[in-house]
Amino acid sequence: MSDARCVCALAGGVWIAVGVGAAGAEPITTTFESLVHGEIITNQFADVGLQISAVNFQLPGAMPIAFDSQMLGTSDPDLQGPSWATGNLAPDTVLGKVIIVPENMVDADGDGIVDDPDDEGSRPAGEIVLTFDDVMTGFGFDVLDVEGVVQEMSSVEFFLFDTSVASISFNEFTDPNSEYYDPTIVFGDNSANRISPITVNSGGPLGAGQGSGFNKVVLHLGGSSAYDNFVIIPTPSGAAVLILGGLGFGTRRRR
Ligand SMILES: [Ca+2]
Ligand SMILES: [Ca+2]
Ligand SMILES: [Ca+2]
Ligand SMILES: [Ca+2]
Repeated sequence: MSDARCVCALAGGVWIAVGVGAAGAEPITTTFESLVHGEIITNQFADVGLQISAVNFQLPGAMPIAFDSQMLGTSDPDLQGPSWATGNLAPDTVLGKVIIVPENMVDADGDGIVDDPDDEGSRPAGEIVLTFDDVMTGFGFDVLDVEGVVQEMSSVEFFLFDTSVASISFNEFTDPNSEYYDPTIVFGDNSANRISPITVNSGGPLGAGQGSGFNKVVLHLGGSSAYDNFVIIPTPSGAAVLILGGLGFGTRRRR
């Protein structure tokens, strides 16, 4: 991906910031390009301190899998690009491999790859859960095929040591009265949108940028959708030490 704010190197399908700047605060972008269509995500991203798991409310034991948005003739044409129908990445952003909560984990040929990747379309569908080795301060992502009626039930929730510190409904991205409003975001069938990194300041006693952040993100999937290009912004190293030193934090009320 191109990101003017990030000087990055590609290693194992993961973009790693190599630019100069505040130590420990360079964004990490995960593109999923190292995966193949149907590949099950286990610990492929441990090298950047990221674990990804999934919940499918209809399919106990489901795990997140890769979906190749460049492939034709899949079981879900709504996830096929790059001629996206709408959204701020339409009409021609190549996203390549993205990740989904699958509606099946069938691997009949036993090669360890799900044979026919298709995202869960139930409403709600499930969750994608990201856990980080370190405390992070910002998170952005690309999202595909969220439709209007479904977006009302989708949200991104941030946790710091299992305490929920922020939850943002996807509705807020298209609500002019929300602080998260982005007029370029348009949801709909076969849509592709980039959600700019959201900075989470949990409002601790140390003030903005200190004693804040999260080490888990839960994407609550209201229905059919796929995700790509997770942008993770680490905590400046000094602040992380303070958090891990046990100084308190509080939940910020946004409204
Ligand atoms: Ca990708
Ligand atoms: Ca297989
Ligand atoms: Ca589907
Ligand atoms: Ca759709």
